Amino acid sequence: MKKYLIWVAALGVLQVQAQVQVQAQVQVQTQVSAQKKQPVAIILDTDIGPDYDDVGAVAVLHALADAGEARPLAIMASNKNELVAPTIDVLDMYFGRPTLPIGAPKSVSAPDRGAPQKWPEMLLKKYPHHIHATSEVPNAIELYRKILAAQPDKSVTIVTVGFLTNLAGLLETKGDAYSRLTGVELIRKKVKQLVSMAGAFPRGREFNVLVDSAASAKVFLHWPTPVIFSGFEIGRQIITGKQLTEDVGLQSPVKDVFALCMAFSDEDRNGRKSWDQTAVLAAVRGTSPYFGLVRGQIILAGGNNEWKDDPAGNQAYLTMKMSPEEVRGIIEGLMMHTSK
Ligand SMILES: [Ca+2]
Repeated sequence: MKKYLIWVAALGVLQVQAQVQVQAQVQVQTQVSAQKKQPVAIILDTDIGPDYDDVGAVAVLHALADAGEARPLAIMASNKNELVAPTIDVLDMYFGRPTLPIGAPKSVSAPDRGAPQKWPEMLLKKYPHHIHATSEVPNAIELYRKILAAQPDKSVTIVTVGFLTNLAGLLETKGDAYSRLTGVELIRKKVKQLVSMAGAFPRGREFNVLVDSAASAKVFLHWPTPVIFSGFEIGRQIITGKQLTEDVGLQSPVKDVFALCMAFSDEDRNGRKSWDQTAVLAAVRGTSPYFGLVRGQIILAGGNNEWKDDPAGNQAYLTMKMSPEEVRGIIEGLMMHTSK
């Protein structure tokens, strides 16, 4: 009996050892897959100017790039205001990426919007930059084609946090020196997904959709890859800037912009709504654990949008899953990243 008990006890030890080994193997496999995770190739398309959450979004992208999670391919302006490309250049230079390509719209009808608080003017006075006017940079549509043609298939995530002007133009392109594919074919071949801060869900009227509503309708009806929307109601719950501006030791153009603009408006006294940063976060890290998804199809009418639920839909809008305060902490931490 005693011998039997010893045998049973020994068997128990062996089982525990086996479990420990399995757990260790799982841990090693998890570490290996985490190490192997490739940075997400990103093109950010921004209207940077009329609102300053775009500055936060550019900072989040550079912070995630420095962490090895993102590989920025270009930053496009969807706003042809002459201070836009120099503003992007200030941020790219500050974060140590002075050669990151910048494109801008060239059409006569492209939006031209400045910043009421004149924060771009402040940045350009204070920080180094080598681009002095948006009209100096290449046509965004051609730059999209050049970059996409050179990337592996289904590898590029495009994030728009401004107007859909450039993407509507890209959809309409024909074959050129970079690729014989049409715009639609090139996007289908090279782009993994589009993440857009656009719309309000399940229905509403939102600035990025409204400003170039013809472009918005074209893109969201004809875009040939999955689309994720971060709607107006997501970013409005996540208020960033207080922690950033109250960090006495921190010096950065991002802090300077938020400090100037938060003092400019009573509404922003405790921070700005983080619409654009949410789109970059979801594009690089994925939606989980921050957000849930409702699948379906956006329906546009002028600057308004509605939504049709469809569990098999190729489009989805974000819902809050983590608390807004937790997401704020993550986004604001990334916005406080400084140049290396
Ligand atoms: Ca924006």
